[in-house]
Amino acid sequence: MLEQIKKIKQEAENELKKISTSQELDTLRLKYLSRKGLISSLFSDLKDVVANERAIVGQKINQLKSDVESSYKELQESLKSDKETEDDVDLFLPGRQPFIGRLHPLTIVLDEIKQIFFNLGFHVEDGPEIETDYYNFEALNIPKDHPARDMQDTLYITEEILLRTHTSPVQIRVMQSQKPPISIIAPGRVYRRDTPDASHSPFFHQVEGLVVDEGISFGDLKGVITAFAHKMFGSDIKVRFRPSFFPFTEPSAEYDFNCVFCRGKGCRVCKNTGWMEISGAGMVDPNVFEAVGYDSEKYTGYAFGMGVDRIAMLKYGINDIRLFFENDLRFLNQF
Ligand code: 2U9
Repeated sequence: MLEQIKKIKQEAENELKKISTSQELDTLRLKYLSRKGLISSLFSDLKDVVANERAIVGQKINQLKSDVESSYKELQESLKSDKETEDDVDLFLPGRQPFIGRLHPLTIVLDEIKQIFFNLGFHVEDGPEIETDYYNFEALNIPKDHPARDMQDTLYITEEILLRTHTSPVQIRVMQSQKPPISIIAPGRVYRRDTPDASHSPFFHQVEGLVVDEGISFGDLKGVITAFAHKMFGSDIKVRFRPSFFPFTEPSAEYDFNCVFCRGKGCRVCKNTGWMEISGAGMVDPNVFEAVGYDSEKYTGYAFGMGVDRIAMLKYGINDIRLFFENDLRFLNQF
């Protein structure tokens, strides 16, 4: 009998070491600890043991029972926490959507502007945001004492170095490096000494365009700006040009689109005019061609400006430019 007890003890210990699930533990309980289990049968066989050994054998069986029960309880506790976790896990819940980033609204609009002009035969050029006074002003027919400089309150780093106030310097650099025909857009960030408010920011984003070739006319300019308006805001949108002045273009114009909200009927947003001011444009001034060594008798060209932030505000009905730069996810997550 003592040998049998020792054998059952050894088997139980080996099996307990391999238990990894509550189901396996329950099977072990039934095998050793239940009423019909092995340990219970040992107690039943105790009557067959000689009287003077019955006490020691009974003690051994009780010890075996208490050892197996305490190992069972320890395992039950550890598996129980797993089981609770197991029970807590609802395998039929939908998966958690991984948080993925999204494009900034200005990026979305700039990509659309680039695509529209790419389809009109333009390609994109880039240039430095920190520019020289020469490329930002002088080469654009804005000499040192020209009042136009006051129009664009500039952030100077030194007497000659500044943060560019427009992307026009890119066009100058392109014309210095290649001969006509040219058909480019220059998107990028520009800087102004402006106090931030709902419609001003010390930095914003522009797309300027430049076309230079023989025989380019103001009609070509009107055609391209109108095509852009239709692609960006819809083919019912009308475009108008009003005489204006820029030192780098002659003649100059400012261009307006129909109000994108009332489509030209007049509303509170457009102050019942039916029109939205967009930006400026014009035929490149011959002095600018001379500055880059182009023959202004042979070549003509047009240029235009466009504020990306303004286009985005019109497109999405945003009334505060600062929303683009405050990184508020409640705003950015809507795009
Ligand atoms: C070259 C020659 C001419 C670019 C032009 C404008 C008119 C214009 C505005 C855009 C948004 C100023 O910051 S803004 O308000 N720009 O209205 N820009 S014509 O003319 C050029 C550019 C480069 C070589």
